[in-house]
Amino acid sequence: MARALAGALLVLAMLGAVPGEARAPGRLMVLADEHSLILSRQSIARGPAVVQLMNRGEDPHDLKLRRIGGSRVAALAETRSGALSEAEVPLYTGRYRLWCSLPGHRALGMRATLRVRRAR
Ligand SMILES: [Cu+2]
Repeated sequence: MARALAGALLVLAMLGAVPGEARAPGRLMVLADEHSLILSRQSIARGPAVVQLMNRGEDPHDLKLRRIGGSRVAALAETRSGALSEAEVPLYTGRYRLWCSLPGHRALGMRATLRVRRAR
């Protein structure tokens, strides 16, 4: 599993590689429970980022990300209690809203804001 994941990330890194611009993707961990989202960081550099959703709660949770003013929604699948989901998400400069899309969860507090910086 870990090896397959590392292989997949390597392929993604190679596909996204630009000569002279080799760079590891940023990383963001999101801890979910009833009913909050806690981000491992409040800001991150623009570019591809590995986003992980760790469900520390008892109910399933998912994660959506959308840049304020944008229309594209990145999604991490519904994740069961105790499980970890991961996706590589392209992040553009600006502010992103993050939330859980299960019924009622956003209104109960499962929302957060992430700033994406221009600088590296
Ligand atoms: Cu939720």
